[in-house]
Amino acid sequence: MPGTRVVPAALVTALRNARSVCVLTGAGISAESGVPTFRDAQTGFWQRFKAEDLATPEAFRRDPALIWRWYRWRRELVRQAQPNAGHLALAKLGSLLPRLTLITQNVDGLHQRAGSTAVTEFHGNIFADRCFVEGRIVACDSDADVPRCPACGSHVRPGVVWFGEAIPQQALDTAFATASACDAFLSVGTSSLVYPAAGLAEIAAAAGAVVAEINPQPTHLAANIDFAIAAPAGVALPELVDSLSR
Ligand code: BV8
Repeated sequence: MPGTRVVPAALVTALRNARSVCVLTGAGISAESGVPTFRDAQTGFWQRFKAEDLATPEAFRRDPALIWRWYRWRRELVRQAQPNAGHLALAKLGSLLPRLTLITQNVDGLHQRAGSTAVTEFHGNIFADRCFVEGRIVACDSDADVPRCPACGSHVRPGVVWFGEAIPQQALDTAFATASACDAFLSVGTSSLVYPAAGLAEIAAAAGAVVAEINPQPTHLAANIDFAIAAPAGVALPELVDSLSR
């Protein structure tokens, strides 16, 4: 019903009183920007593939040209996308709350384009190019079928974290430190299936934080946390900002 608020007043109070807030976002917050979530069925040529099967070093070794086609397709989707009300609200929340740490599993850079600063990219960034052998960020001809490292000639890969690969140490340290020390933890738009990101809410809850989830499809977390808000991020987050601004 129009006008019904989805964010409980008790959560607004908890956030208003929190000295530090940790927010974890997943693909769901970019869904309203038209970027398919990780578990949405893929479209067109990519319909026959599952994202989880393509986002691996083994898939890249097997067919680097195919993986590059996939990532170029996704890069173009993201370039066409705009940050949505959820991203913008989170950027505003960062200026309303004393200490907000934003950790994202998303590789699309939409939080930064919405104005969020100090975003921790837990799974890297789709627009970065990295040497497959040396691991460092390189400047290369991203339009080549399979770009080559200018220094060593090896294949270049997108600068994201694939399944079976370690999370960048700094991102891991920041995430674990803030999740275990925050007074409130918001999990937004994630199926909470991919670890170690999915473990952050559990760490926060175990450390005594108030934990809330914003997801139209409540996840396995919902039964064990303080607030499960079954609403889109683009509705709940602007409402939260509105309540905190009053
Ligand atoms: C690692 C980058 C170890 C690539 C991605 C236990 C502990 C540690 C590891 C594991 C473990 N168990 C299993 C593992 C292995 C694995 C894993 O978790 N597998 C899963 C499938 C079981 N984890 C790993 O491999 C990780 N690495 O652990 O390494 C290690 C240590 C040392 C040395 C070597 C190795 C690395 C995982 C990273 C994989 N890379 N992305 C790319 O993007 O191309 S993960 C990928 O999934 C995306 O980043 C995505 O963000 C992420 C999680 O998915 P979600 O974001 O949640 O998206 P999803 O589609 O699932 O859900 C969207 C949700 O949004 C839905 O719930 C939907 O209802 C909701 N929604 C929809 N619309 C809205 C909405 N919500 C709000 N508003 C809306 N409008």
